[in-house]
Amino acid sequence: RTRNGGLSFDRIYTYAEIDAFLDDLPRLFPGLVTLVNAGNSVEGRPIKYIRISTTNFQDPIKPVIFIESLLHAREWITLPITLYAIHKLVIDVTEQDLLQDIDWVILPIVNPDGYVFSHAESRFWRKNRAPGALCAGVDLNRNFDVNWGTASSSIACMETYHGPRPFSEPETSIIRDIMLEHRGRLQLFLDIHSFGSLILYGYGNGVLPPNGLILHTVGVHMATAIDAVKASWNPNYTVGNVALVLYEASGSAGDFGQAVGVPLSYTYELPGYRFGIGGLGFLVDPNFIEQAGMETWEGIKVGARYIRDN
Ligand code: ING
Ligand code: ZN
Repeated sequence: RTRNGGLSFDRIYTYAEIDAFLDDLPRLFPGLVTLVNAGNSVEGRPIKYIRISTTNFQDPIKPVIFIESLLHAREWITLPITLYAIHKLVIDVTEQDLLQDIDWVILPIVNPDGYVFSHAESRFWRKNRAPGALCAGVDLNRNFDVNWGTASSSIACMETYHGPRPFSEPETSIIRDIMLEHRGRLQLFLDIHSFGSLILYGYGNGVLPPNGLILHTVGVHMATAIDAVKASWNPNYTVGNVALVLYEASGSAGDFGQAVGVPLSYTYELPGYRFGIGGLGFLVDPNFIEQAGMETWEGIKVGARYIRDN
């Protein structure tokens, strides 16, 4: 890391490195960045996020954007997306308007236990590390209280196990609380996943939200901006309702955002990059980390300017 807090985008950082990076930011950028320790994961690791605001989050008419990554442990390429956004908002600022007009909440590691486990033990681990009699782990993207349990698994050993009850997990409760804290001002929520080159919106049962046409239109604008600068060997993005373009899924973070009134709530599925065949799409080629950050930032900017201007 550089003296100004900057990260390089040529490798994947560990939980400990990100924790230290987040701790440093308020010291390096006082009056712009504040760090919040939102609580602990199942195994007791702090889940930290930053707020970026030129007005200390005090301006009631400024829209808020909330971006999170690594809700699923194995989706390592998602981490550089939130780091790149932080980089472009506090270290290498080229979009001054987005800093002035918007308050940002950025949470790089939703699932620290799973992430650490995917480094130390099992590269393709998806869930958190909630202990279980037979199998560990709840799928955090099935644990939110929206149509909970209707399109997910009740079997603890399954990858889409929804947990014993809605919000049984501290990791999902933390995300819920952030959304509710900023209710009304929170205009754009982005839950960054991989892989598939998709921009998805709710609901996971195939029922479109009342603003479905706007969700689709803004999604297409975001996809077009990404496609314009994307790596040539990757496919174009597809935009659509999660159940229609992918599969039915209940209890997701994106659906919860939609249900509590965030007008634009999306799940990005980043490209699989060079290894996008089967499960290998979760592996990361270090040469594409910066490209992933750069191209996804183009999509984020489109969403940000839309909510700023409308
Ligand atoms: N895909 C998402 C998953 O949780 C998804 C797809 C998106 C489901 C939005 C529900 C809502 O299964 C990955 N790769 O995690
Ligand atoms: Zn995922």
